[in-house]
Amino acid sequence: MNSLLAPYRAAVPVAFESSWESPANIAFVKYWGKKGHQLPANPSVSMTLKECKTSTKTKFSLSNNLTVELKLDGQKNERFAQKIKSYLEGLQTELPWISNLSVEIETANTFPHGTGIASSASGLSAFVLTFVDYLKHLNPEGDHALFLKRASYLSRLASGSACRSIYGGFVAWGDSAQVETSDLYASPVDVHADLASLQDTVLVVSGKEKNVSSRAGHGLMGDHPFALSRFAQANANFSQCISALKSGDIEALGKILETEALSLHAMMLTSSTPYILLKPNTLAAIDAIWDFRRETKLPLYFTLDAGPNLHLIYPEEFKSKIFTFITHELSALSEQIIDDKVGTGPRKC
Ligand code: 2P0
Repeated sequence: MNSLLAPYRAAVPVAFESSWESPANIAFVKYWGKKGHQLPANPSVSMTLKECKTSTKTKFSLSNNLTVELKLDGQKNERFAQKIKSYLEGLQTELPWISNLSVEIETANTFPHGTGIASSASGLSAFVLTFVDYLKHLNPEGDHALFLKRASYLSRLASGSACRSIYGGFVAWGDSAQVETSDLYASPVDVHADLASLQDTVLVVSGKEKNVSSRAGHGLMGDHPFALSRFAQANANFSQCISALKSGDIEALGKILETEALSLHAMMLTSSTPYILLKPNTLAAIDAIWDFRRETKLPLYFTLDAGPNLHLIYPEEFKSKIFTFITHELSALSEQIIDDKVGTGPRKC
């Protein structure tokens, strides 16, 4: 029995309703490859976003067997309902009373669909926060720090990257010798004041749904010929990224951001079933960013999620010049531009 769930094993379920909103996050050092059950093959660190988030209202009521209904933006969504149902079934060994719940979820994203922002991190962490709120209602033991740790632990089981969305600012997940972190849940990382309002302008090169899921991508790391080198590189980048975040060294941070983005996609290109998520306009934008940096010496860097869209990372003090470059020179390469920045984390509504 996991000690984070032990206080709830013998809980007696009652009816309850909870609403939370939770943000997306962008990984600076990427989680790509798993070990065991939803444990990361290497540590990762991310920045929590401010504007890109999911709001979720969950109604828990009593039933003879577990049922889940889910509406996304007012429309019934069977696929997501099934995903949450399987997730809750997975928790039943530790929390057997889950089999007596009827769960009704209403959820909505602030960012438009198909914009390539990872909605599993915001969506699943928002649902899990409503569930952990329910646990707290059943047994109000523990303080807020424990509430968040429990939420991060349970979010990881739903989707790895979701465990980092539980905290604002910069967040690490995965065992490492350098900072106090765990494979089981994420923890916030203190950073230099210069990075406290880092910008993320998302260049939506293509909003089309990708045809290879991240879950499948993680699976392909199992027999990947470069897996061990990749995990060693990620460990080294994690350690350097934490140092750069703490010292406020944007140049060192930028180098890691771009290396990590390209390494992630190199893993996809060289897996046993190769696939390519980058688009011609992704590469054209990368070229333009490198030219801009060479010419202006301004600290504009890119990173990528598991998709073709670029996250453009830069300090707020250079926003006016950099945002002008993005809107003038890069908007022709993109379907949409989303202006975001570091955020403060989830919020109960
Ligand atoms: C990350 N990504 O660190 C990496 C970088 C995408 C690229 O974690 O199978 O949706 O649900 O644990 O978290 C996307 O994978 O995978 C991801 P599951 P998840 O953000």
